[in-house]
Amino acid sequence: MIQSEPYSWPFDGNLTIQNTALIVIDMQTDFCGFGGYVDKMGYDLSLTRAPIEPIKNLLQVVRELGLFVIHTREGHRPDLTDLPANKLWRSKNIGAGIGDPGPCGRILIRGEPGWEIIPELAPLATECIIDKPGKGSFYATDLDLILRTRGIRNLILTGITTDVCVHTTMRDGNDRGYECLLLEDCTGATDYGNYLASLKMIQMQGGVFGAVSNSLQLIEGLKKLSR
Ligand code: C5J
Repeated sequence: MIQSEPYSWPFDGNLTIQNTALIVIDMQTDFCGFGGYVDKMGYDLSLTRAPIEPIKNLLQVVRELGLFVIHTREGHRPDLTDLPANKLWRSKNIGAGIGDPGPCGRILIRGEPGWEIIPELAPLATECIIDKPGKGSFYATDLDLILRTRGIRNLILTGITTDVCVHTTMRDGNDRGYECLLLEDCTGATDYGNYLASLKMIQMQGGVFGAVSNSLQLIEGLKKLSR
């Protein structure tokens, strides 16, 4: 079991290396790199860069333990055929139009430098990558199929941003019956208040979307499992 709030995770103690996956959400230059989408919108990059080191350390441990690792990337087709008009309009409205040229190539477009996962957290060739057009990792992707095929029922969530793509994925995963854990040091939002509120929301109603822990407690628990 992993020490977490508001309950020890997972709820029923059914935790094995085989039935658990780590998801690293959208650690792309567009969300935490200089000249990317979040930078262009004018938000404080130190908030979305804060989880880089903790995720890097965690990846090293879980790779040694053999945990299934999934990375996600938010992005759109170069011809923008998968980009809803309202998402495009809102991005232009804030001065960072999706598909517009920027210092890291076209903003949030698949294949562009800004869309790539940052080198510090680069996926291994054997790890799974999910490309998603939306905020949630399940919408318009084969994530659910992949998890069910491997017999995964516990999801450990990390990445950015806590209040948008991470929360959407956690809520959707929870509705689908996955037992979810968010690691507070391995996530960040573009607004610190939103980050704190996102952690608090999860813990309402006895853990309405799952539980919250940190990477040190997770590592301690996972190492006990493998002994
Ligand atoms: C956002 C994300 N914030 N990865 N995307 O637009 O959370």
